[in-house]
Amino acid sequence: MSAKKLLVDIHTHVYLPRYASLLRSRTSVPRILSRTTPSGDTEDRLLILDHEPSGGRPVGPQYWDREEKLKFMDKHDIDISVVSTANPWLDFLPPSTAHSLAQDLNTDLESYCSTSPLLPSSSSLNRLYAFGLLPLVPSIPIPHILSTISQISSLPHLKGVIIGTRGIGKGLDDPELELVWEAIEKAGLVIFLHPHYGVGNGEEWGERENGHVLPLALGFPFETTVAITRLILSGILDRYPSLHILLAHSGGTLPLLSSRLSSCIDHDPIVQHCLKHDARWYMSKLWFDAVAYGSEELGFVSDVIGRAEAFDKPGSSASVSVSVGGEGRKKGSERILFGTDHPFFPPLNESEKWRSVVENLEAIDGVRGWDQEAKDGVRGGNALALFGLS
Ligand code: 5CU
Repeated sequence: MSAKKLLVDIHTHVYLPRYASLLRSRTSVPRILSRTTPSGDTEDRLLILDHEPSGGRPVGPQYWDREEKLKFMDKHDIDISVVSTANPWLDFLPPSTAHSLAQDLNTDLESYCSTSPLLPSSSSLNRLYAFGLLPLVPSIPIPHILSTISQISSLPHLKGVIIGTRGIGKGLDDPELELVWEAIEKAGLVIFLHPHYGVGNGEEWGERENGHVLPLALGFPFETTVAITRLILSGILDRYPSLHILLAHSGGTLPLLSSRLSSCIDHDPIVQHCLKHDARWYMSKLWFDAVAYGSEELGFVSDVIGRAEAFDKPGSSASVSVSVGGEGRKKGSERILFGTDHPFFPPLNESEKWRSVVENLEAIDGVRGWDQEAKDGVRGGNALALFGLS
């Protein structure tokens, strides 16, 4: 089997048993709550978001049991998954607990992956790899983060780190994090930037009951957009050009707003000369998951990435266009990677393939201007390259 044809899921979550036990032991969000159903059974409910509908939502072995992950992968013909702990990671813990739990969970993740089946077509690739966890919480001593980066880079199945948007409390442009970026770059770990909090204080969603839709569909991607924009504006990608940052949910709204961002920078006397490149150029330095559910959206993201290198100077006014089906779109596809968001968004009928997965696969298949090579790349080849899995 050609490596390019593998289907690799890079956005797929777990709460390993150690983490699930912690959630069970808690009396405030985030937590797992056991309750008795009207028929007398006991069921677990997950409460992780601030505005979670009361009672939370069902949570079960698909979050912590490796067999369930593998069954899900088999059902959807996924060859390899790069799993990550789901939000809110260690954000809510005091520094010493966050530090020791990060280390323990990283060891757990390594064993979860290293003892997973080998790919039938390979004598060396397992079916599971992972992003490790960093103890990114307020007041943590930076050396504790650095030692965890060293730990992760010593664990062969951990290929990166998943991080939220708050850093150690002040966001990702916090100068305190400078050594952290340096160490991650040096270790060659991929950073998976993922939201949890949404934006604002929730009032913007109004009083009408819309379930989870507004915070998840809009709040999550807006949060990622703000976080990566702050990181770009702080010059981190200029100082650490080999950082590999993968953005959840196709980069939120950043691709759509990158030209507006560029124009705002050009017209702002404080920021105008801060960056080495036009804001649009940085799109060519990032990676984007393909959890967008639509072909047109994926095509657009690849257009934005594909034209980015033409904007190589700050204030560049070059008018660069990428025609649908043009080489730029195909080039942009090289930074887009398939993901499922499993075990979130389960179908109502358990025996079916998951609609959320099928939609994302169909979206990849339907992008105009991506030839088979580009689609195979997004389905798996780009992930194998990014994570060095060959
Ligand atoms: O449905 C949700 O709340 C989530 C979540 O919390 N994290 C995620 O990655 N996807 C969906």
